Amino acid sequence: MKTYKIDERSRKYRFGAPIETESLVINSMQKMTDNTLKYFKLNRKKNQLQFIYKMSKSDIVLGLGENQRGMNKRGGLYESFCSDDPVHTPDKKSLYGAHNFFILDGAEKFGIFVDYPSKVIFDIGFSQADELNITIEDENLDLYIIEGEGPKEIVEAFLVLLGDSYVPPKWAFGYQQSRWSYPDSKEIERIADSFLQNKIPCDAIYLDIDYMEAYKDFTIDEKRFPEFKEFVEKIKNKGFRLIPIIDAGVKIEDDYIIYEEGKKNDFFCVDEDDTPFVAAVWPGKVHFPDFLNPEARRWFGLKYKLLIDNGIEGFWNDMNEPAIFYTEDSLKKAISMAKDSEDKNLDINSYFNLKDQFSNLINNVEDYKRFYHKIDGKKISHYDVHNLYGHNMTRSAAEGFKEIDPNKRFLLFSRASYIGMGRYGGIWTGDNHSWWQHILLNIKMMPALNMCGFLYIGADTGGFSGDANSQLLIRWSQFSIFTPLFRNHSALGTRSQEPYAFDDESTNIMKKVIELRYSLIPYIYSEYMKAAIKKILYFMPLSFEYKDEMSKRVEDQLLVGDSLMITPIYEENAIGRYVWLPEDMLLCKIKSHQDTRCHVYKKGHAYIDVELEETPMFIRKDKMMILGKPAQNVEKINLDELKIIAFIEDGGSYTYFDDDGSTHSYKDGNYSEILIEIKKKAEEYIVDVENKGNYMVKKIHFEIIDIEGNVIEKTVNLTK
Ligand code: MIG
Repeated sequence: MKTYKIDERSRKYRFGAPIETESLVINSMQKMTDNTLKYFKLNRKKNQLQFIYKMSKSDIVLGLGENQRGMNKRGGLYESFCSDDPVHTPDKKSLYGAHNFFILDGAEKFGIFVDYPSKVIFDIGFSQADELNITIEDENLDLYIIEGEGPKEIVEAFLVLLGDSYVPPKWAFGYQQSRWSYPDSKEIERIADSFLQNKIPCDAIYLDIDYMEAYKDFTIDEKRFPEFKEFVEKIKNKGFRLIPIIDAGVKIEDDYIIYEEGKKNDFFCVDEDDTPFVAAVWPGKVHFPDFLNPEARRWFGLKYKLLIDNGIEGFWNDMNEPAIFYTEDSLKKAISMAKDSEDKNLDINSYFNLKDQFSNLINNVEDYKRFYHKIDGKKISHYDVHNLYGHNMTRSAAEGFKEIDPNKRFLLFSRASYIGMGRYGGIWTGDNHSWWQHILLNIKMMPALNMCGFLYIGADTGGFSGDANSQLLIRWSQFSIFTPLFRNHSALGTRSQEPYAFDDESTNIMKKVIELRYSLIPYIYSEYMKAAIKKILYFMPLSFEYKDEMSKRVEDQLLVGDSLMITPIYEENAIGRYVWLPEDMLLCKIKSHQDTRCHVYKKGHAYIDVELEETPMFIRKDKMMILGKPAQNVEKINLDELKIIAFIEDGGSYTYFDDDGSTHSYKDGNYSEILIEIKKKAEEYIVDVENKGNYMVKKIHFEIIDIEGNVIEKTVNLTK
C-alpha cells in the first residue's frame, strides 16, 4: 500500500495497481512516508480486500447515493453494481448507480470513497450491528479518506476532488412532461396544447424509445415523426423543448450507419474471440459501444449532432448499466433445455429450474463477464469495470456537446452512473413505482446523491410503474418542486398521469403546484448555481447544519439551499404531519403565489396541518426566501420584480445569483449577484441591497416577519 496526501483533508491509499477510473480531478499528490491506514482494520486475503471499522452506538452513516433504506445507512447491506432493476423494494442491494462515498458521523468523523469500478459490498452493521465492513474481490484499489470538523465540511472537501459540476440550461429547471411513449408527433402536439389550454407551465416534453426507427440510436421514425426538424421547431415555438432518449445498445443492421461505422473502426465491445459482443435489448440484437475507449467515446458523442442539427437541446441516456435482455448463448441454452423437457414429466424442481433459465436471462451477471473493453491497448473484462459504463456514455455525450457547440449548455442526464459523472450530467433515479413509499425514498436519496457529486437530480414524479391517483401526484409534485430535475414520467400501460389527467379540482391544484415551482425558480436556480460554483450542497440532512441529537435522526425533512427546510407529506390521506424544528422557524403554507400563509413555530416537535392544496416549507431563522411570478415557461418568467419573505430575529443576508442561463460564461465570472442584507436596529429593520452585474431586477418587495410574527413590509427599487 502507498499513501498520498492530496490536500489538508484528503488522503489516498493505493493498493496494488488499480484501473484508473478518472472519477476525481486531482492535480497534485504527495507521497507520504507514514503508511498507516487510518480508522480501518485491513483484512487482506488472496483476491480480496476487506476494511473493517468498529462503530460506536451513536455513529450514523450517510451517503452511498442512489440506494435503498434510510438516509442513515446503518443496518443495511449494499452492493455497488449498476443494475437495471425496475422493482425498488427495500431488500434490493443495487440500483442503477454505483456511488461508493459515505461519511461516518459519530465518535469519529470521516468520509471514505472506494474508487473501484466493479462490485463493492458495504455491510453497514447488517451482519454485525457494530461493524462496518467494505469488501472487494480484488487486491487492486484506490481508497480515499477525507477528514473535516463535521459532515458538511467533509462532503465539501470531497466535492472539491470531484471538480466542476454539470450545469444544465436554465429552462431545465422548468417542469418537464414525459411518458413511455408519446408515440407520434400528433400526440406530442396534443400534450403541448393541453398544457397551453390548461395554462399549466411546462418547458419540455420527452421522446421515449418509440420516436426512433426500430429503436436505432440517432434515427427518427419518419412515419410517426415526419419532417422532424420542422416539428421540433413548431413545438419550440409553442414554448417546449423535445428531449429524446438515447439507449446504450446499437442495433446490428446492415447499412445502419452507426452500426457500420462502429464495426469498421472496432468501436464495439468484443467477446472472447475479439468479435463484437452480441446482446439483445430493445432493438433486438445490439453491440455495445466501448465507451471506455476514448476514440469510441468521441465517435459516439459526436453522433448526438445528428439530433442537435434538428434543433434538439437535451437528451436522456438510458439502458447504460448496460441492461441486457438476453444473450444469444444463454437464450439458446434455455431453449434447448425447454426442448429437452418437452416430453418429460417434469418434477417440480425441474420445472422451477427450467423457469429460472428464462427468468435469469435478463441482466445476468455471467454475461457481464463475457465481454471486453480495450483500455490502452489492453483487453479488460467488462465485469471488472462494469460501474464505469453509463458514466462514460454520459461523458461521451458531454464531450461531444463541447465539440459540437462549445459555449452552449445542453440538458443531459443518465440512468447509470459512477462518482465523477456529476461533471458531465445529472441523473434520474430510474424506474420507481407509483407508491407512497417511493416519495419517501426519493426524499432520502436526494441529499445522498448530492454528497456523491450529483446536483441535477430528480425522480419520476408520480411514479413510473403502477397507477397513480391524483393525490399521489399532487403530494409527490409538492416535493419535486424542490428537486432540480422536476419531471413527471410513467410507463407504458399505466394510467395517464399528466397534471390535467384527473378531475378538474386536481388539475387546478396541480396547476398551482407547478406555478409555485416557477415562482421558486429564482431561489432554486440561485441556490443550484451557488452550489455548483462554490462546490457546496443543495440538499442537506438537518444534521449538516444543526448539532442537536434529534436532527441526526430526522429522515423525512431536508434543508434545501441556504434558507429552506422542507417537510413533505408522503402518506396517503394525511392532512398534516409531525415535524422537528431545531430552532424557531417560519412555516409558509402555499396554495398559490397569491395565497401564502406564514406562521412562526417555536423550536421543538410540532404537528402541522397541511391540506392537499398546500405546499409546506419552513424559512430558517435569519434567512430569506426569494420568489418570482410564474409564467408558461422559464424564458417567459419576468424577473423585474421579486418578492422576499424573510424570517428575522437579529438580521440575515442572502446572495441572489443569476446569469444568461444558456452558456458556460458564468465560469468566466459573467453573472449577476444581488447582495441583500436585513439588519435589526432598535425596533426597526434596515434593508440593504447591493446590485452587481447585468441580469437585473428592478424592484424587490420585502415581507419581513419577526420572531413574534409581526409583518413589516418594504419595497426597494434597485439601481445599478
Ligand atoms: O426497459 O425506454 O428507465 O424511463 O421509459 C425499459 C423505455 C426501458 C427504462 C427507463 C424508462 C423508459 C423505458 N426504459
